[in-house]
Amino acid sequence: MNPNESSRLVVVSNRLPIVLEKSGSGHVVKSGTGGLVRALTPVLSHRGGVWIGWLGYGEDEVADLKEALGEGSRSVGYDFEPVHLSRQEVVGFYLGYSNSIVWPLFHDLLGYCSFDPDYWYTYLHVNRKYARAVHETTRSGDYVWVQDYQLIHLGAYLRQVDEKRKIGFFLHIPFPPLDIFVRLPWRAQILRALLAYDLLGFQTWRDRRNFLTCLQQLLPEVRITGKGTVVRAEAGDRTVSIGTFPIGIDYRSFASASGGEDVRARETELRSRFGDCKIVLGIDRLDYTKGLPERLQAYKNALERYPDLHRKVILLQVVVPSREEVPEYGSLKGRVESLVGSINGKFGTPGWVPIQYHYRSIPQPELIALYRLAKMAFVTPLKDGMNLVAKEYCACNPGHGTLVLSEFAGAAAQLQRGAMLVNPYDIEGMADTLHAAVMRPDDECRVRMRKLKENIRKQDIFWWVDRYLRAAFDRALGDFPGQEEYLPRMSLQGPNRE
Ligand code: GDG
Repeated sequence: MNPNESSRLVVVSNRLPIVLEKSGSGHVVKSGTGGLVRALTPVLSHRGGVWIGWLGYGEDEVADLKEALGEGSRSVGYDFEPVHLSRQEVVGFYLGYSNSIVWPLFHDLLGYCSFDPDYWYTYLHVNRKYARAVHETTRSGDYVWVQDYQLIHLGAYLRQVDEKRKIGFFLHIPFPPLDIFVRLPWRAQILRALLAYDLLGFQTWRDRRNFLTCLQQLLPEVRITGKGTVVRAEAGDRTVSIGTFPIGIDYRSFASASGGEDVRARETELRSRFGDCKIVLGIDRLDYTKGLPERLQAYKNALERYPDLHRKVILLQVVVPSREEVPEYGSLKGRVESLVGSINGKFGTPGWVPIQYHYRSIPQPELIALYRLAKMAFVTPLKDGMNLVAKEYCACNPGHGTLVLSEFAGAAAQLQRGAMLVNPYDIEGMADTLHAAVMRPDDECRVRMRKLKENIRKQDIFWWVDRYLRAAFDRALGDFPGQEEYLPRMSLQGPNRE
């Protein structure tokens, strides 16, 4: 892709995509299994590359770390370069600035923000540390691709020591509208830091438009030119390209795993356990952005108003533990569990538990069996950069299912023609949609699911990497359907209401 084949790809993310497993008296490093790793691995190993990030462990916790990393690198064909963080750095940078300021603010949830200035200074210090690691382990001809909101300042620091570097950035979470973004005490610093990159990538047109509006209002000296997938911002003597690149999944691998014998056997086992009940599936990290209490309220509302759902439907909700050290996550867990308890207590009968709740991570084959089994996926974040669960469900489901998706997930712009969209704040609207989705005949579902699958297959994770790197090296990009949809088309009337 790059005319200069000797340049390597350097990916930098908050965490390294690896798992350390105990082996005898030492450790082995296993590469992570997410879509991003799978998509980047061929590019990294083909061109030679490095992945730089925090290990998630203290330096002294793993004695044979160097050896294990070297071994791991040899097996995947590219290098892992760890950044070590002290406990104090983790608290200020990760739990503080990243997860108690940027994460809630960028999801429009101001009430969860704690704008502690110490968090900001630790964030800057840690970004300098990552920039130093990049500078020390890479060459100036390498392409550096920084991932996500924790590392916005990395590019600016790297440019201070090497002005000519080619550096790109991709934001996995939403970019907020102007009136939310301006609450950030360090708003101008963040915008200027973003302008240090050569290419900025956003998930959707909505996020890019929000960013451009903030730029025009807060830094009016910046000139924006062009239109289409990539526009340019001219800031002094620098030109920054700004594009929309909706992230996808490894469609083929999900679809083929879904046809595998082990998965189908597990599906049959689960089917016999649930009998004739239709499964409504929720899969989420424990996070206040995912709209869990609102979803449970909607399910309760549906059971109250639609008695024909009783003993015919089960909500299977998997909540994956996450950020347990941030206090808001603990109270959210309490709220979710109390709602589950009260709904089961109110509606349950001998032989029917309306909600099956699991607070743990489940193995991938089990997850795929659930995607196959479910008559409906209930994906209702209050706001989400993309939401990969929505795409994975469609890739794996044989066709009898319906995707019920929040209008405020990035995926909604892309999947609006096959999914049933809901406003996650509208409890009755979600309840009505749930009822309609569960009752929808399988044949009708198949037609819509085929469209969804086609869309997700075409814009998969490899498409995403390819488009981003093409834009990074100024190669021509074709347009893609729906690229300029700000928000999906919304219905202004809920069914059954005045
Ligand atoms: C951020 C943005 C954006 C979940 N539970 C289990 C499990 N998972 C896997 C899913 C999926 C992933 O985790 C979750 O991805 P999401 O996209 O839904 O959400 P975030 O973690 O918030 O990701 C998001 C994404 O970045 C990519 O740009 O889409 O908007 O917030 O892949 O399958 N996997 C297994 N067991 C579980 O219990 N094996």
